[in-house]
Amino acid sequence: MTLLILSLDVTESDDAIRIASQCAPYIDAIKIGYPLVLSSGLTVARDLAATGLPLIADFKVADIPNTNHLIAEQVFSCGFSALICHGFPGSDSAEACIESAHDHGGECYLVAEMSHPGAEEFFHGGVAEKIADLAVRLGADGIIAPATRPARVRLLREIVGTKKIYSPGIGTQGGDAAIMAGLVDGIIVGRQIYLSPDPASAAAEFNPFRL
Ligand code: O7M
Repeated sequence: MTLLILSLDVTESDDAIRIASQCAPYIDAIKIGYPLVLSSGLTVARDLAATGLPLIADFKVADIPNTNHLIAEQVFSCGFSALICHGFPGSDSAEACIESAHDHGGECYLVAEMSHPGAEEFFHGGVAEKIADLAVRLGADGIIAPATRPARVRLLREIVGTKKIYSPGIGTQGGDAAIMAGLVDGIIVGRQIYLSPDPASAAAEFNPFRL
């Protein structure tokens, strides 16, 4: 099963709630991050919870273990079901997020490799592979890997095995849902849905890929 995760990067809570409720029948989870939370507050999660969908907090947390723990506790006390953090700060930092997530019955994903062109500057050369391996060793629930580079995702799949891979970069960034659906556990789609004049129809177009 490949989930469709709506990346709700709008900056008005009214827009967020309207788009989320229109798309709810066609999506499997909602991911929010800095754009919406900095404009509307973390408690927007409570409003979005009315959709009944799992909420993923995309803060790409990348601090010392204590700060990571404090951030994760805030996230899970607001009703999120998953948190995304970076792996490059090291195993102790990532572990703080993973532990907090699991203490709350939630999930934690490590960003193994990013989808934009500049990601090649630091994530290539073995870094992404090391982070994927860290995710396995620490018992993270999965990794984030780029839909813009399916060959890299195949390679990272060999490292993480059956752990989940969620993949952003579909549509606007050039990634192809048809290619990625068979490779990953979830595709993350933002602008192609939320900027559409009809977000529900745009979300429904991904239905064939929700295998
Ligand atoms: O579909 P888009 O391009 O409008 O949005 C993609 C979303 O995925 C947006 O919220 C990005 O911040 C996020 N994202 C990436 O695009 N690339 C990455 O490498 C990682 C993420 C992400 O979700 O990380 C958890």
